[in-house]
Amino acid sequence: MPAPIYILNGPNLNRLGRREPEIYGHTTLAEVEVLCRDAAGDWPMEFRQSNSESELIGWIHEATDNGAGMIINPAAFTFYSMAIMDALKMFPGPLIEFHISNIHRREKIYHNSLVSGVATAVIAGLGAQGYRVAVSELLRLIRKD
Ligand code: CA2
Repeated sequence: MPAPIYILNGPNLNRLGRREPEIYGHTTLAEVEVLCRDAAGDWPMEFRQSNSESELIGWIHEATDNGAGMIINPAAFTFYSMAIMDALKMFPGPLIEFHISNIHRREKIYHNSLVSGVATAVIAGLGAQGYRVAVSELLRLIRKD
């Protein structure tokens, strides 16, 4: 059994599909999990969401010890959490920073990600369906296809 991939989602993403659909669409986080599992096939996956910085950091440490790769949508923590950035620096495998919206097309406060400098790749602006792209590209990086 290969090591799992971790898909971690930050604050407020549990409300996905219920607020600001013009920016984030109508897909719920439960539906995002289904499409991620569909894209991963048999590859084991830990799909999680938390509103707590501390819990996310604990999961990043867990992934650092056990994970083959990671996709993280750090939501608002993207822009100010040095603690999450420091934890991600220790992750040894491929790491994809993911955003549903194109953060660079939005207001200035969304432009300076602390995570991009420690990520392998960044995906932003493909909507919730972009998680599917992130999973298949993460697996390609892990398999070194
Ligand atoms: O586009 C993304 O995925 C974001 O990471 C979402 C964050 C925002 O702070 C980032 O800049 C871009 C906000 C997530 C807020 O969660 C919502 C959930 C449901 C509806 C609206 C927002």
